[in-house]
Amino acid sequence: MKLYTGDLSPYSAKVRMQIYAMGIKDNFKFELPVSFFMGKLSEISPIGRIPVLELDDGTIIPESEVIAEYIDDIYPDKAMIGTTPTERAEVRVISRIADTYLMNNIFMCLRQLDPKTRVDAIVELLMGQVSRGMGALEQHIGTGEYAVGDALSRADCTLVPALFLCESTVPRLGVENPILASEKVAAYWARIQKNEFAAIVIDEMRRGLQARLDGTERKMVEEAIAKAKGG
Ligand SMILES: N[C@@H](CCC(=O)N[C@@H](CS)C(=O)NCC(=O)O)C(=O)O
Repeated sequence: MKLYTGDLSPYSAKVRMQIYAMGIKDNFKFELPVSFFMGKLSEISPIGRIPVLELDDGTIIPESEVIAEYIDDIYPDKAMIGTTPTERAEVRVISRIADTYLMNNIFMCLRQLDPKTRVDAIVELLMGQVSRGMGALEQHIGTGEYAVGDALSRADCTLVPALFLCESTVPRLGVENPILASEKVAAYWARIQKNEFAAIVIDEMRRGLQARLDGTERKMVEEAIAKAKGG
């Protein structure tokens, strides 16, 4: 199987963390086609966003949550969704909070990073939603080593990239990192970064952020596009 994925993409990082934690990395080839940078990923997957899973028969599965469910379905003995119906519901709720209320809103706000072109009303609207989502997470998150119960689950796989994204970008929007005001979330974030699989994706996301900030990513993309155009 092929996973179209990028270092910095939090939605991709969520699926990669699941793959690492399930010990099934050898069954996947990770790549990022140049069409993504040319705005043409929709030629491969109509939604045009990563991650995308391409099965060996060519079937295309978009959307991180759907890919995560699919991977659990094909490796049921390693599934990371919890054991009881209640635990599974808790994992899904936390993954949904991280995805829908945190990642989506922060992601939409990334275009406001430049103070010169920033529209304060957009930042206020989206960061208000993030703060509300963080408040909900504070109520739902567990106080043990993991987000739910006593094992690493897909709740952790979604939360780790979401909290990394939050910590590394929200202060750059002129807004205080909302993790700091959420006691249980802050304690969880400090703990989970020591988990070996969380540490791998955090390193990958840091590498991606560094490449974005120091211009390495842009250079690599320009070269890949020139090569694709035969230049
Ligand atoms: N709901 C999607 C969101 C995926 C998403 O927005 N991915 C970003 C990268 S992190 C992307 O591909 N953006 C390209 C674009 O917006 O054109 C999921 O869960 O997979």
